[in-house]
Amino acid sequence: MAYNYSKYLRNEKLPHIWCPGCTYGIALKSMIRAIDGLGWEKDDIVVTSGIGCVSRMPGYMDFNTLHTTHGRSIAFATGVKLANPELKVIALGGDGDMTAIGGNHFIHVCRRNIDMTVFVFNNNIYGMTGAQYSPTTPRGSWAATAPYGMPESNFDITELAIGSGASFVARTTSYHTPHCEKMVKEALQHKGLSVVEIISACPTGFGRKNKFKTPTSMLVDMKERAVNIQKAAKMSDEEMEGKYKIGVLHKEERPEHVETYDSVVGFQKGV
Ligand SMILES: Cc1ncc(C[n+]2csc(CCOP(=O)(O)OP(=O)(O)O)c2C)c(N)n1
Ligand code: SF4
Repeated sequence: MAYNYSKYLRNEKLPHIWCPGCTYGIALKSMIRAIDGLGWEKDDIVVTSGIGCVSRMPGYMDFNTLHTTHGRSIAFATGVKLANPELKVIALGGDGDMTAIGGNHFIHVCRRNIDMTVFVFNNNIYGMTGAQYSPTTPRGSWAATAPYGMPESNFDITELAIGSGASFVARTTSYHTPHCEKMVKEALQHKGLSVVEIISACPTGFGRKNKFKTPTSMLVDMKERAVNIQKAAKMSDEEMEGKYKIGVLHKEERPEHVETYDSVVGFQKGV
């Protein structure tokens, strides 16, 4: 039987405005399946976004949602969580939103270890504004603002999150849908700051500039380059050249920000 996605969607907002071949819809389905699997009440969930193609997502998701300004998804999510720690808070955004204009919010939410989940949809480009390069555009790739090839090194979002103190960090792709659902589910259940990088395809922006002839070829690229962490552990650096790991890359227990904050404030008030 077909899965009932419409329970979690604002069906009156559909059809969506993403380009044909964009993988954001595929990732959205994995997220919905994960949330449904957890059995959470829709009213207990808050989803925030900044600006960008993926930031349209909360417009389609039938939860409490906030579509905010570019790069400010995490800032609004932090306010929501501090105001009502009972809520399950999800901040989402693109690689540009999260690691360029919102980069400061990203590293500091990791450092604080606030109990929320951040989904970074990494399509290696600014999709919405016409394929300008972002901090994750790989060196040598083409972008509207890199007509001779990207001259800079790119961030590894997962390494950035781990280095900044996130207590759960995972990577998945829009091609590996059951894996994506699993990573989303594990991240949502984690106490503390969880980050999931979801490798995504923007055929209109990155694909066209970088000679991916069809949207399907971008999915094939994900299939061929993604290596599960168990398999990657047995591979040499040469074998991993040009490939990336998917799975839970880091997990630890650390004091959570809202609880720490409450105990400090309570102490100062003498309660
Ligand atoms: C303050 C501000 N600066 C710039 C913009 C223009 N802008 C809108 S979306 C965007 C980048 C989107 O890229 P990304 O976050 O990677 O998301 P995608 O569109 O690829 O999903 C930019 C620069 C803006 N809306 N506000
Ligand atoms: S421009 Fe790219 S990211 Fe935006 S909807 Fe189109 S394919 Fe998706």
